Amino acid sequence: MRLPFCAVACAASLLLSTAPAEAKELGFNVHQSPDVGLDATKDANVKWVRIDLNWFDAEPTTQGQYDFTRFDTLIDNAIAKGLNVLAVVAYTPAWASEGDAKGGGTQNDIPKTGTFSPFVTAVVNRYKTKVTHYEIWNEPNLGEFFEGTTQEYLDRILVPGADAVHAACATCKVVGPALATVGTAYATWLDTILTQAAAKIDIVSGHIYADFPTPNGGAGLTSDSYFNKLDKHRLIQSGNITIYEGPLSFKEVLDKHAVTKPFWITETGKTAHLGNAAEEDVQVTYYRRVLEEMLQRPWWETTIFYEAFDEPATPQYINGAVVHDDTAAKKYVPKKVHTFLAKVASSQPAFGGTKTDCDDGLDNDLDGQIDFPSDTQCTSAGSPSEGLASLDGGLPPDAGGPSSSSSSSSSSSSGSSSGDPSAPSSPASDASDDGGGCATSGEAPSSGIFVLGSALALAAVRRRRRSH
Ligand SMILES: [Ca+2]
Ligand SMILES: [Ca+2]
Ligand SMILES: [Ca+2]
Repeated sequence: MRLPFCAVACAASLLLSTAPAEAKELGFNVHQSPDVGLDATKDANVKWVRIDLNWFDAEPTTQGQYDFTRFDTLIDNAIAKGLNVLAVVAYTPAWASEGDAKGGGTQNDIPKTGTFSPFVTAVVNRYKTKVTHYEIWNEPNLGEFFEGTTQEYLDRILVPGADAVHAACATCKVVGPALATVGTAYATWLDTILTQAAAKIDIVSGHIYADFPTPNGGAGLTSDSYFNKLDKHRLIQSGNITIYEGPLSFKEVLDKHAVTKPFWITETGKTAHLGNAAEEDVQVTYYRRVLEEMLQRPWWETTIFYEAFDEPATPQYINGAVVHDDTAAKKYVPKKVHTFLAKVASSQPAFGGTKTDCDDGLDNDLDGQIDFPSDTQCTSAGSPSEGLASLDGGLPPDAGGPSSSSSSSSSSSSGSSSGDPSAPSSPASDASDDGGGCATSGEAPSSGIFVLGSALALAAVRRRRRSH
């Protein structure tokens, strides 16, 4: 939506659009793939891979006896391709478990006091010349990935893990807490974590799979939207009566604590079956919206999409940007989104590209028109700007855009506000809150990596959740 005559909003937009282009970075979750995941990432012209440096794989049976074989290969291959690695250190081996109190195997168990820190020290000492960023666990606010409380995450995992990273490598970055925006507890998790341990975290991370608002409603009115989880929580009022108020967004909690550290989305994405044109188009649009909104927010520094590739043998894994296929020239078949991301990342200057706003595949000013000649403010493909973005992104005023006001809808959210991440998701909810979570050691059969029996339960969790 263009606002040709305005004052405050345009002035604010002008400040955004005239600020120096800020380096933002992109990447993919690749789990433990030493080949197709890395190739798909490099070919998309993005720089980061988020890997599962599973504790139960690296220190499987006995404290102090490490097996880094698969990680040596994975990390060396990533570095050889010029990729940066974000290593997720997570998931308890049986020997370190306090007990499997709530099921799901030992990986989600609370580790015994003093067990996690030496593991992190060993990891960082081994890889600090190659890996500078370590994410401390994955989605600890979901029972599938951590059985404990926020306090137990802080005491047993985050604080000792962060201290171990910094002690072994003063310049390395602690990323976390990688909260899932499922249910409503993530805001209180982040609030407690920042109250006690903001100083331990260098980069705040989170995961969002919610949908973007559309002109016809939906997310932001009947469920929490991407924006509601990112930077403006959902508030539904009728007159002066509050009918629904969702949990605070990530940015609102950061602001409450005056935390100005960089913010990374380390999982976001959309499912699509290869060859289903409609689904692939939806996936492209989702990536495009993420990228466009990221460009509007200086504090949102990096996005690591979920995920690089699907395995054809597990058709419920459909978040990938490509599908692994050993008969293809590149050993994968790209979905539309892979081609799209490669275009954007090689074009948009803020992502390191060499073209212009008028030739980057994005609707930079959020007016519904993309690039030359569709956006008539572009006089050629080489024009530097599509014009100024309005702060509400052209969304309906109550849909949860960055500057929108509270909603007057009487609808309430479905599924996502149950607070119980294990509860079956309503099909109508699109399960968009969070399709992710990454934890298996058997994610990359292409590499010949064997599936540990101990990983099967967690893999099943992922399959179930991702098949919503
Ligand atoms: Ca357990
Ligand atoms: Ca553009
Ligand atoms: Ca435009």
